[in-house]
Amino acid sequence: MVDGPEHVKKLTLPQLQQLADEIRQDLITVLARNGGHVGPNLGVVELTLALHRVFNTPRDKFVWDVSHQCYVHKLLTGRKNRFPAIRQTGGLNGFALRTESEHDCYGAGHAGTALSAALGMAAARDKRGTDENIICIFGDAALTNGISYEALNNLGHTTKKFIGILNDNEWSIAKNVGAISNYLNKLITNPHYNKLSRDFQNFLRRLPKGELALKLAHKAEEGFKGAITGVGLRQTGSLVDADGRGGYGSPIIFEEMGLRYLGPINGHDLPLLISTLEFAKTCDHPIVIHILTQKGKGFEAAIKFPEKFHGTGPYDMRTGDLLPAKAGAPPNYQDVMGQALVKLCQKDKTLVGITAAMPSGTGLKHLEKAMPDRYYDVGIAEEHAVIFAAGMATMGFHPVCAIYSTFLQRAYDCLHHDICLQDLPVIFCMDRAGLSANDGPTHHGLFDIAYLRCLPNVIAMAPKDEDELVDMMFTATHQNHPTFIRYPRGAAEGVPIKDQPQLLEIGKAEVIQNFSNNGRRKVALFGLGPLNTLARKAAEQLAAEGFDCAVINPRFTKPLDAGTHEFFGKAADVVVTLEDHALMGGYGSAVLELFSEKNVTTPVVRIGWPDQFIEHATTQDELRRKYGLTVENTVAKVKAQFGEATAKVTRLIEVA
Ligand SMILES: Cc1ncc(C[n+]2csc(CCOP(=O)(O)OP(=O)(O)O)c2C)c(N)n1
Repeated sequence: MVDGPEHVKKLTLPQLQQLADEIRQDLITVLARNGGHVGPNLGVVELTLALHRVFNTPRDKFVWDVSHQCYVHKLLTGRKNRFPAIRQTGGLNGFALRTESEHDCYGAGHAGTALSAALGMAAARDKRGTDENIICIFGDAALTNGISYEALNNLGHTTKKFIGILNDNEWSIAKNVGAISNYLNKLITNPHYNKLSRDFQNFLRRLPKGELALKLAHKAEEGFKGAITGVGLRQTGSLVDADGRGGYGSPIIFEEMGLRYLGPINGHDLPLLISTLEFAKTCDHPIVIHILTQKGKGFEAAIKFPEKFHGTGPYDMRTGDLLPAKAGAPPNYQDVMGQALVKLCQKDKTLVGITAAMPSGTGLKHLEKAMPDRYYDVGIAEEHAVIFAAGMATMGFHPVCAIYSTFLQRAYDCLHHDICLQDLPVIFCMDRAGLSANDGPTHHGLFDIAYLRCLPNVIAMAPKDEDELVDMMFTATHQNHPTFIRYPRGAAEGVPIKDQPQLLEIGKAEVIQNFSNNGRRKVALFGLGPLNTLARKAAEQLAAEGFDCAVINPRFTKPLDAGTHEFFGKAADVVVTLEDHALMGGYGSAVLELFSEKNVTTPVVRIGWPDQFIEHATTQDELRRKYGLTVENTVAKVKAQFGEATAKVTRLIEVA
């Protein structure tokens, strides 16, 4: 068993190859149970082995873009025993985490950060005069992201020692898009296939048995050429097809950025990878090695369905079938959103859908399929997506940007400067607003109410169920201002969706249950979005314990329904706000601000997420239990408040 990276260095080549097979088996078996990033990790088994063969972490640094593909690295760096619980409560995180291991030098989860971070490390190394190697591993889709180019622009004049590995498998989560994807395709279909460069050949010659190594490398190269044309790692095509104008790609982009380009090479050829990395280690200028890999390699289902197996829930490891949803299970929010958008687009010609590389995750694939001419995938480029939407909105369109709450953080300045300041009617469907339990802190969407409610012109809503989500989308299409709808990951509530959505009054809450005025102590529960269910359950429990409860669905976090909040705030003995969001700056904070303005002095219990990054876990419910987003905790806190409130009232009476 390989326990740490030092063992990888002791294995013979056949043993390494056997280890690659075992790792693949491990990945397929564990992820069938836990879910996770199957395809990306199966694609980098040989690369990761070669990296650990040639370099020495933690001294040398591996910086993974997104880092969803670092499971193999985890397996090789002393975490094999904990691997069976990856993405589970108390188990390994599914991304690189600095607190998890000294071998994880940089944490990530959002795309496009690796080149900048690695360049920063290289600059720091140069400054302190040490000589560790910094290796940045980034996918072809990282090159759809603006930050990557900002780093490349600085690279050549910042350091002379930098190793970039472009892991090109043609896929983002869905098929990679845009000019850069075509460019990479041209590079590798160039018939003047980048022969091993002269200095690399000389390097190989100098190795023990160097001539043999050189021959093998040439052979591998030839074999690989056959592989890409024969097996179809790449679709080939005629030379004219290469760029549509009769030209071929050349690595000029990288060269002009000051990076020596090497490749493309077969990313599954261990000996070639090892020699290439050994060579890169000797280079006294920045280098990028372009490797071609196959997403899902070694698992038929993952090769056949790369998008599904990019990141998946549990599956049957024999067939690759996802475990069936329980009969009668409610639909997922993202599907409700995607299907509703298709219907809205059919009636309103100004509507278009925009995704930043997440057609399946956001449900926009429904629009892509039904109305491809109304659908834009702009790559992993949230800032561009938002400003692109702003541009369309100035021309009379009503763009719908479907972006996860956590990824929209990337585009905050664009929301401020391009959307809100210009008061443009762009609709934001913010998926994964709330927890993304197995993914953890990089993916939880717990901050959007806070980051939006301070911006003027914003209309921000949160539906309590899928029917209200459709009402909110419909309502948003009638607004001339930026609108934001936040809803959680996964299964909705299972309520029927009306045929004709309802136009909601902006800034108006829904009173679900009023006080009965039965003389009992009054509790007003304001349950936002999915936590309205929790509010209703807590109200039932409190009623059973002798309280008179009102339940309100706030619907809007901005504009807040001042009248309804003030009315219930003044009528109640205790107010409770419940939100699937950070308490700091969230909906409950907004209520407190309003109460302060309106002189409402009723005590407020706020239920939500504390001021810390929330870890990953097997289920959302486990985290909710741990952090007190439960009926029991709500009831207990209300009762505790009543103790205080009663005491206060008693004191007042005494004074009187
Ligand atoms: C800012 C941001 N937007 C979207 C995502 C969702 N996402 C995770 S991985 C991925 C595609 C990565 O593709 P690539 O870098 O080529 O790696 P591969 O999985 O193909 O190996 C996307 C879009 C993200 N992690 N971060």
